[in-house]
Amino acid sequence: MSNNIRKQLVTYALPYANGSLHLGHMVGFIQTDIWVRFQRLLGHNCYFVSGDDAHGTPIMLRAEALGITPEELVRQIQIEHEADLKDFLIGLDNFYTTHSTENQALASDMYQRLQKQGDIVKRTIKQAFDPVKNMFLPDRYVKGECPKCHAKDQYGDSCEQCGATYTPTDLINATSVVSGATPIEKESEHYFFCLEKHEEFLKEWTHHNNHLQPEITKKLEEWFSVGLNQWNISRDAPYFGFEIPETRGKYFYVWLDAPIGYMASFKNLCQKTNGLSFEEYWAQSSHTELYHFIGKDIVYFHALFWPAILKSSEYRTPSHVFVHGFLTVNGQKMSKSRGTFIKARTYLDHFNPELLRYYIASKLNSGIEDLDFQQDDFVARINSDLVGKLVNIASRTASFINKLFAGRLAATIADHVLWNRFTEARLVIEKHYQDREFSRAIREIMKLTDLANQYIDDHKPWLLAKSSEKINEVQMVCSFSLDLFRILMTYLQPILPTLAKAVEDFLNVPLTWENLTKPLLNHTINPFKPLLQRIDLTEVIAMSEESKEVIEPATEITLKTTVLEEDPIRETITLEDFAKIDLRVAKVIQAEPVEDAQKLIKLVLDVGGEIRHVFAGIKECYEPEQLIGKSVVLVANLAPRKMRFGVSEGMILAAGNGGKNIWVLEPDPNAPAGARVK
Ligand code: 2FM
Ligand code: ZN
Repeated sequence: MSNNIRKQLVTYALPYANGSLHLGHMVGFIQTDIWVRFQRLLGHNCYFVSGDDAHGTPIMLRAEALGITPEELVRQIQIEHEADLKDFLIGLDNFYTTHSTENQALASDMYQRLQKQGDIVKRTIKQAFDPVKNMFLPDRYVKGECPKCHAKDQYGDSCEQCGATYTPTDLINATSVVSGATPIEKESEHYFFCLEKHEEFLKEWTHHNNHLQPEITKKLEEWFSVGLNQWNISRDAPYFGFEIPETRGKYFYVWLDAPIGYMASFKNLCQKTNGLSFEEYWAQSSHTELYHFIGKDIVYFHALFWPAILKSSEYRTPSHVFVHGFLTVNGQKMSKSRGTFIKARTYLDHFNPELLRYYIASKLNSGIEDLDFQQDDFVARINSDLVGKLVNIASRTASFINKLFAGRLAATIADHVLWNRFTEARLVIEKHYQDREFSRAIREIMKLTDLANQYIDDHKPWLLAKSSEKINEVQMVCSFSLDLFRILMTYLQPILPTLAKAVEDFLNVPLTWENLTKPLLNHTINPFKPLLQRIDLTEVIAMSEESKEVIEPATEITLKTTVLEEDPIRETITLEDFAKIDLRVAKVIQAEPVEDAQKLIKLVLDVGGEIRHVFAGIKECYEPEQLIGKSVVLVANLAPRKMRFGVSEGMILAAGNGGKNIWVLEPDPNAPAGARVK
């Protein structure tokens, strides 16, 4: 326990208020929450705030599409987000919104401070304008042909085919994605923040005191070498945001008031909390610590604009900005069509939030690499680490204490060496948590878990319990194992807070960092109740299937996307890569529905000398009888997959993105069963 109680304020990036939270958001919130819970466990005074990022064109248009006001939309979404975060056990002190009086007052005041410093300049610029909707168009709301490579259907800022960057007016045959009209160019006066005036300060700030991770500092060097530009912080009406003081019809750009939303959320918390002072945390002279956790796509805003704005408006600057990577699912970018774009709520409908918390933690480190949610690996990791090893320590030993000793633990430590090993691990585990090296913390804790299980295997209380003269030994061994379990659960408490609470109730003792060095002796515990169940891959598959169904095209609102935008072509492979896949013509000899599965049909296939059984997820599109006699293409060398209903020995090829959009590929019916497809 540190003698030095630190005052800390931690934030996680404010999610946009125009859609549901998904597992990508949860990675960041979980990382931040684990770190915050760890600080609190050490006894520090750690506040954690976030909120919704409520402003901007997409939110305005989404509300319009839904036929509600933007205020109503952001109100509804805030309720939804808050519930998701609470159910994922994110221990926020406040989840607020940027559309608040506190934020408006702070943003206006800070803007005026910037003005006083001479950091705001006015300039007239030309922008794309939709003459039908009567609105200026953000770059992403104009599409057309790339002026360089002539690829069709490119956004107004850059070409996804050739990488060229340009302005929307450079596009050939440009159209507004809002109305379909041809945009015109129109002039308007805008307000710019002079970022370049702060270059020296930023160069110093980004290179010192570990404000940033080394790889981020390096990235910033690239940006410095290109040069810093003035930043347009205004938008014309119609816009959902705050009107800029002393202007008419000019609004703060969403990214100006978004980070100020961190301050506003904290200010709102101060109003609700006795003795909590906004100035103490935000004044230039503050001695408190300020940490922003963010994803790697928004570094520019947090490592350049934000410190410069804070500095110029005479507030304190962040102690650290901690950047994390993105979540991929099964090695690929999350995709709605593949069912890997999993909403937080969909996950919660299927699994306990702590399983994801543990899984994510087991993969997180202090770097910015992406981390992969791998379905099989998730199941294996939970079943092996948490069920098979961790809670198994208690389930193997608690009943002896409960039944034979009325819940009373022994009076002495059974194995001092092992006990010391467990408590001494505290220092290294503490360091890993502090450094956001959660995967290392978990590896260390799992090593100890293995030692505890080994101890039980070596002493075999179930055998000792058979002879009455060894009864004291049973008490010693089981009490000691439960004490090791207590230590492990204390270490895991930031990751598994609900499980830790259940263990506190069972062991009848608070799991605190101070208690780590005090053995649990001569103490009465409560009856043991099962703590966690094994999970099954079929449940993960069901979650993924459900995610395919809940895709609402409305999340993309008026932005029409092409098939390839929704599901881009993957990275190039070599002929050798392709040759590894053995595709064969197969004839369907039998097809029947799988009773308990909403989507599966069981196929029996003739592959020209071999019979294969394959479960295909096509029940929503085909009647089994329709398939009998058809030719299909089989991925013949795919590793067999064990499913709840049996083993699937390959996969048949189909087009479409799942659900009701599946079209089984049929080769020419003359091709014989077994013929190679290439
Ligand atoms: O990228 C995003 O999702 C933004 N809404 C994050 C804002 S973070 C902060 F600046 F508010
Ligand atoms: Zn191009």
